[in-house]
Amino acid sequence: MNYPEFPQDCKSLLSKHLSLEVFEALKDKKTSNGFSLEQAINSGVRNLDSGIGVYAGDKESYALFGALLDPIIEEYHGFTKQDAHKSNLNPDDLNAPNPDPEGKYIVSTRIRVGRNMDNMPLGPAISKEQRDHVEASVVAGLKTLEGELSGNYYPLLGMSKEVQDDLIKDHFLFKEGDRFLDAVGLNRNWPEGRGIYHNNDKTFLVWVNEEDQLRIISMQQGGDIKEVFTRLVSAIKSIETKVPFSYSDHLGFITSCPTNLGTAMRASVHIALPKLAADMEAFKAITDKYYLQIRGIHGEHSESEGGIYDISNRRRLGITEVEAVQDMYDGVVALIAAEKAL
Ligand code: ADP
Ligand code: CIR
Repeated sequence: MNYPEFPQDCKSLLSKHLSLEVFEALKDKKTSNGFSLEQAINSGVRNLDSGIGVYAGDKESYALFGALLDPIIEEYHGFTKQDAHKSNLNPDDLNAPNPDPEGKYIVSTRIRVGRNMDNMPLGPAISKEQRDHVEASVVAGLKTLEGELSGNYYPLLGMSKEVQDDLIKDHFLFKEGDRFLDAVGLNRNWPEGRGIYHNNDKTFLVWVNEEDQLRIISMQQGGDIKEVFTRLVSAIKSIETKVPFSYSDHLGFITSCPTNLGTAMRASVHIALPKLAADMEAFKAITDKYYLQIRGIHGEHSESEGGIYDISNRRRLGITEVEAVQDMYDGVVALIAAEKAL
């Protein structure tokens, strides 16, 4: 492979941090699962509109390709090699009374974490047999959940297009054919080994073998962020007694995308901010101040509809889960105040 040339207007962290020197030092290295630099950067090479552009094939990728990944991790999370990751899953430490009890702004709240199985390659480097084994192990664990968390597993294989499309439209299921994931091999053998588990009310859901092997999700209508967090914590604690997760003392939970390391948590609201959105500069000044990311209504790389945005924490590593949700909460309070003032 030759050194990829990125156009001047390419903004990905890959294009910024893949110097010729770093490329030459890493280009012939492969992890014990056979994952190469070429595979790690293919998504960003093919998709020049990537924000990041790199993925890991396994835990080892983070060490082996550190010359590229460390500066990307530092820029995204503000986390250096000297920093330590920390965890706090105690809902009592979260200060988050519903910021919108009348339901004027917040449509819904969702908090998810990514998890992968210990001693397994991540999705980009996994074999079909290993992926099927992950699915079977995760589903066996999920079947033991009780109370509010009890539900059913729906494999993608055999699901009708209509049911699949409705689940995607209603924000419950991952989309199909994502080009960023496709370029790193995350869509191989689709739809085999993939599926969704959910309870009857669809307030607790688990995605199996999408970008990460598990995406554990708690969501509901309205702005009761603490209730959503509390349900998520109870699910994480139950599942981790059944499925061993890949974890590193330095990087926290190991995920395919370096933006998800650490807590692997994204806490978001769908929120109507039509007036503020008319002045994107003022909108972004608030989201930057509170370390927030703005997404569209159908997730990453989608657009807003009707002035409704997906607002979530951007940092996930080097802060606790409580702090990640608090970032989102504090920012949402400020956004609602700004919208009201207009
Ligand atoms: P992820 O959060 O898992 O990284 P996406 O950004 O693709 O991935 O979002 C996944 C799905 O979750 C999308 O359908 C998105 O619309 C939905 N979603 C995200 N936040 C919320 C929310 N607060 N309320 C309802 N749906 C949400
Ligand atoms: C990209 O680089 O745009 C995609 N590979 C997705 C990156 C993850 N997004 C994020 O900001 N958390």
